[in-house]
Amino acid sequence: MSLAAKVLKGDVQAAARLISLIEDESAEALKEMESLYPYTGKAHIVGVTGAPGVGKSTLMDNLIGFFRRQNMTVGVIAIDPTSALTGGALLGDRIRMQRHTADPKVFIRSLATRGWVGGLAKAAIGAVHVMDAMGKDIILVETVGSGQVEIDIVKAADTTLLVMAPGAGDEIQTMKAGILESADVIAVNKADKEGADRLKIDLAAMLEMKTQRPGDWLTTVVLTEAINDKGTDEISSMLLKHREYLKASGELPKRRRERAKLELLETIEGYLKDMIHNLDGGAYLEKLVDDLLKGKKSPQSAASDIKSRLAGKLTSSKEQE
Ligand SMILES: Nc1nc2c(ncn2[C@@H]2O[C@H](COP(=O)(O)OP(=O)(O)O)[C@@H](O)[C@H]2O)c(=O)[nH]1
Ligand SMILES: [Mg+2]
Repeated sequence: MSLAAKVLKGDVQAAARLISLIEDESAEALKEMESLYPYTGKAHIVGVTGAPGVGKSTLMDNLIGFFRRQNMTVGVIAIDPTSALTGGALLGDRIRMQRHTADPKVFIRSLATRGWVGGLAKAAIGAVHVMDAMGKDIILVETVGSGQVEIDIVKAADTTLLVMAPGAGDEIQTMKAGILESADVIAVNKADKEGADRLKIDLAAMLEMKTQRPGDWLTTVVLTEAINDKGTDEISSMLLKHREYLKASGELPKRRRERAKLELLETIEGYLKDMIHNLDGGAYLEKLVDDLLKGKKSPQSAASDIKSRLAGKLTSSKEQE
């Protein structure tokens, strides 16, 4: 039986193996994914984002508990683009979600950087497709609040849950990244700590300034105390409510269309980059970089040179690489 066929039957080991192949960008993974795609698109994908240490993993452990009580099957992907530098973060995630590791209806997978950070979001989205095809009802994707990977995951999610905690200047970071704009639900975690109420009020005030059209989803702020499993029902119900909103408003197909387009464009971008790297066995790119360093060319004119080379390549049937 193929790996894909096993995944469709819900085989956890096959799914884990396939995700590893995706991480390695193996050709076999592409082939297997081809037969999985028709079975995707059913799961509800929730991106869980926020600065390190705000309590995302602890909160997710509670969310898993809630959804399991609703008899939903759950997939969890924890990604950490910084783990190569800091180490240990993923281990912490695993420990905090340990309650559910023995539950066969919960599939938890961590992804760490293997060099190129850009590959991480791609691998995570691949892992989402695998869990979706496996038949998971809800997929939670945890990412730390840092730059591009986070933004890519937010784009890939149906619902974005932003987790914040009092202190540490989270507010400023969030505004910078524009993540607040894309948050559908906000958890102000560590409600046991000083400043949580204040943060909730400040966030509500900021959200009020957002331009709303009639019928738009109103981002809600919920206080949680993840270490004591407090606020879990409110936050989980809000996530399910958002899912209902997406369906009822027709927003879901729109988001999914955007997502499909983005994935397609990023895949093409990958192909083009590969082609550029392979021009004259890599020498062409290096030559242009030399020209840039020597001030002989601007990035624009170097890029224009590459464009002409590629255009020639794409139209010429004789030339092969
Ligand atoms: N005081 C307090 N600490 C919490 C709460 N939730 C999580 N923590 C602690 O915050 C730390 C970071 O939690 P973690 O879930 O790993 O955060 P993540 O990095 O966002 O995934 C851990 O020591 C948790 O026990 C909370 O509601 N109150
Ligand atoms: Mg974590």
